[in-house]
Amino acid sequence: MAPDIYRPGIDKVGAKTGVRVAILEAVPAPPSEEDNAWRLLVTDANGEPVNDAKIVVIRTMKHGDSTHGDPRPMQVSPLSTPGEYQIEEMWLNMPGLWKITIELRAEDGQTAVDSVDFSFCAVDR
Ligand SMILES: [Cu+2]
Repeated sequence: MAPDIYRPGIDKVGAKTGVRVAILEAVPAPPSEEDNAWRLLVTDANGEPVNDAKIVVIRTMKHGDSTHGDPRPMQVSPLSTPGEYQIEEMWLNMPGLWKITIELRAEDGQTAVDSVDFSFCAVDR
């Protein structure tokens, strides 16, 4: 997957349900190693904001045949604006190419309903 070039509002559409996930704001911008905060907008296939989404963020970096993530916990919280969510403390423990998967889960919190992948080359801080 070719890296994405970050711009505010960059978005991806889930293959299963047509859910759209946009990064309205990334701090820092572009995404970098260490501590990142993102504000997301999640809308359904009709463009309506998705509230009460159960969002899980998966960070993956590949090195040849091996992959790693970053074990540090992050927070994902809904904001007062419909469909908006704030990700805090999304640590990336190395500069380089990261796949950031935003997964939407069912009520049980386990079953993936849909997901989108962003791919950013985290800059050296
Ligand atoms: Cu790495």
